Amino acid sequence: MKKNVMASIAAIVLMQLSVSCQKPIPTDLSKINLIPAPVHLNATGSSFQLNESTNIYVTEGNEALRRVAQVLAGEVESVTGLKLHVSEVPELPVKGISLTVGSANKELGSEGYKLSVNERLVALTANEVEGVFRGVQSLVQMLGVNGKMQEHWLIPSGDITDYPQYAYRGMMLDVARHFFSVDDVKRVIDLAAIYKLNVLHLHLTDDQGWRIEIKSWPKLTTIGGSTEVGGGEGGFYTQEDYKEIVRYASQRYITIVPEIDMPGHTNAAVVAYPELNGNGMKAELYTGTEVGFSTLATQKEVTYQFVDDVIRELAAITDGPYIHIGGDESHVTKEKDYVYFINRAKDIVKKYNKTMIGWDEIAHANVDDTDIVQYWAKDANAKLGVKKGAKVLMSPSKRTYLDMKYDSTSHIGLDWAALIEVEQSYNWTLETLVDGIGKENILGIESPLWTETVETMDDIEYLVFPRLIGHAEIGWSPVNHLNWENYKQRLAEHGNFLHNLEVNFYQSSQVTWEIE
Ligand code: TNX
Repeated sequence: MKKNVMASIAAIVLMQLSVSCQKPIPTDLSKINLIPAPVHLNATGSSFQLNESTNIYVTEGNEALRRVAQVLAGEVESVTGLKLHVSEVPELPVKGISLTVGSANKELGSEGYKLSVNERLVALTANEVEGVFRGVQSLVQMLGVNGKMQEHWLIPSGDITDYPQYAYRGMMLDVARHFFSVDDVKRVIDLAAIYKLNVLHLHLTDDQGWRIEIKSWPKLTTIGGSTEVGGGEGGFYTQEDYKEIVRYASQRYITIVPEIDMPGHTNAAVVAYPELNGNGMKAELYTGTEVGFSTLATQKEVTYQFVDDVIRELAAITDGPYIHIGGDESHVTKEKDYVYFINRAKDIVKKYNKTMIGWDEIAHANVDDTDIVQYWAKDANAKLGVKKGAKVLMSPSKRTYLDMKYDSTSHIGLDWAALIEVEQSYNWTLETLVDGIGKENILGIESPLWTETVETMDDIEYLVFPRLIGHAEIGWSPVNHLNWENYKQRLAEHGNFLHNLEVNFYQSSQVTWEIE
């Protein structure tokens, strides 16, 4: 008995000795395969080792910062199994992990961060909590991506200074062609956040379904939300559901951009309210995949009462600055009626203090430097928008359309724009794509996932990953860091990370995946 106690004490002392005398293990920060590639990186050859007694420290009294620390603790636990404690402290610690804001470093902007790692301290600083959140994603990737580190949970020592090239880095999810649950949307948000995306655009309405509750026009959802492509039961978000999505996204520093597609792509709305129908035919619920056959009645005043009510209700539950009004493929709206409609829709968006985004066709209306033109199809439209002063959001269909097949063997997806293998999706730059549209004209990049052929979360993940990861890098990293040969090696190591997150990603043969 006595001997046992002594033995236990000896064991405890030995354990403590081994913790406190632990030799730093050399690692190389420059070999860490971060995506997006950081702006500046300087490796110092040693490492910080995480263990169960590592604390995460945040400055006292900053609720948002404490929440980000909790996010980090949660991610660390899911990657390593270690439960780190979060403590609020009045002053910066000298050991452990510290998260702080207010470094007032102009270069970093609102999303940039500085990460300094030595053997005792991991210090993450930024101007805003948002920047700390982006930096946390780099830390999580350091732990999760490199297979070898997983035995020791090492964070390689050195310094990273990092900030985005473009302010808007987004993905679009079409919940109209097929409806997706709030939980599915949350998973998309979680996965997008890992790669420092900051926008999720929800395509909430189309010919096949109206997916957002509008209290003043209730049949939009009870009738217009009742089906989807293929004839399934469809569905819609109540305003409470939508607010929950907005809240969840904002805690991950992702802005929700809601889209009401008008005046075309409105079959579901005009089935619910035939007085809004402008195509002169009786509308019925539609479960096919044709486009361009529907239009609102652009010459009737009731249409503008409708648009006003919808935008008013939507603006009130949207915390971000943007409302997307669609505007694409209005093939059965006369050109002059189209322009008249977009101009009035724009005034309504402004009335509710939001910035209008529309697909590139809206450049034909009175857009100006307060509007955003989303380039998807026509160079001429994007150029016209720029000429009128608008900023361009880049979603070139041949590069960023996540609903395109990878190759002819892809089991889902379309191919009207292109077959988009991983290299095709990555190997280009925003500022050289359209002649005459340079960095100063570009707000950022967005990758749309249209869901005509997409029915499940597995389908979403298959088409989105890994292509979205490359788009995230194109939007964040300096152009001289974009290199396909280098990227595909970094991406290879993300195979394991994605695998551990149970992401059903496309294992392109262009990449030598490292999956254990
Ligand atoms: C074109 S892109 C559309 C969508 C379709 C998509 C399918 C755009 C603005 N309109 O309505 O879903 O093609 O790839």
